[in-house]
Amino acid sequence: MTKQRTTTLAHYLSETSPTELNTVISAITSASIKIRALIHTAGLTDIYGSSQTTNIHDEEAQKLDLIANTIIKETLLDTTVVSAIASEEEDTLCTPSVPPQKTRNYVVLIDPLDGSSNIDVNISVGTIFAIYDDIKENPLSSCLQPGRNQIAAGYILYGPATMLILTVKNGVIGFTYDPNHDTFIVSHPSIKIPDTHQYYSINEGNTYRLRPESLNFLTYAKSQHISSRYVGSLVADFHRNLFKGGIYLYPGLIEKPNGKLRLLYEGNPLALICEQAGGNATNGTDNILDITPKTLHQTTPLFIGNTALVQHINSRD
Ligand code: AHM
Ligand code: MG
Repeated sequence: MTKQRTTTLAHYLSETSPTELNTVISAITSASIKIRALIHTAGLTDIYGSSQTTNIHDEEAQKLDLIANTIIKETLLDTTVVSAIASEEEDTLCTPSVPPQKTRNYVVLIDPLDGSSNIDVNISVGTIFAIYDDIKENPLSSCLQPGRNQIAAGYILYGPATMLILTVKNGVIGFTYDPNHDTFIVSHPSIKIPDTHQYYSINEGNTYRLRPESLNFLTYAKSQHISSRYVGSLVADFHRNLFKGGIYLYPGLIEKPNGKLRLLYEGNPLALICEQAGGNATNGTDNILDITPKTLHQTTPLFIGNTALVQHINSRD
């Protein structure tokens, strides 16, 4: 008979994190359980498809993007320990009507539903989050700290199983949602990115828009017979490479030198997870975690995964 794993997220957090941080992470995961339920029945309801609005990135927002954003935002604002939320789907910061009174507060940066192009076709999508201390100057400056200042980061992957991958800066731990007990259970106690170069993940449709250093990397990957895998949901591609070994690339393009992905909502949290798992992330010249953001929605080229492969990108610059 197989042994059932039993350490819950609540138990893990009670042993590793201050109460206020525990509150924030628990709020995000309880919101994710609601989002998971909506995704699972989306084909039966009227929540697939475009919302007919565009976000600040001029991308068409899907209905589920906006629903997920509202669920997480409202859950976090209810915690009384979050002083601001920055979201890929919001032009400006969201702040609670009553500022939190506790001595230790946080700002939370979220991509509520990553992988928009896959939402309607039942392919894995995810929620990505980064948590920083509120440094008290003003909420915006708390959100514009370098990624290295994150105190916790994670993502929830809505795949065949729903998983939470979390770091509170003492390694990376994986949880699997148990629908029978309505809770996340530790399933992967210590995640390390394998030192094998199994996969590279890039939108190869952009090949003729790539700059020379990225093209050189593609040639190298092919010369090494590294397999190509691309879902088109960053969380899903990153997750596979985290477990199997590999690199995800969304480079700058000739006409879009800063690429597509958002530094604050996508690059930084995944870079922290990757580094805590023994990997690395760069924009081509600088470690993603060392970049001081200038604006909430800035984009960055992103090369993330196995350290040796990421260094190969750097060495080509
Ligand atoms: P999103 O957060 O709006 O879904 O946008 C980011 C997504 C990533 O999940 C994915 O890796 C990338 O955009 C795919 O872009 P492309 O279709 O250009 O390959
Ligand atoms: Mg995204």
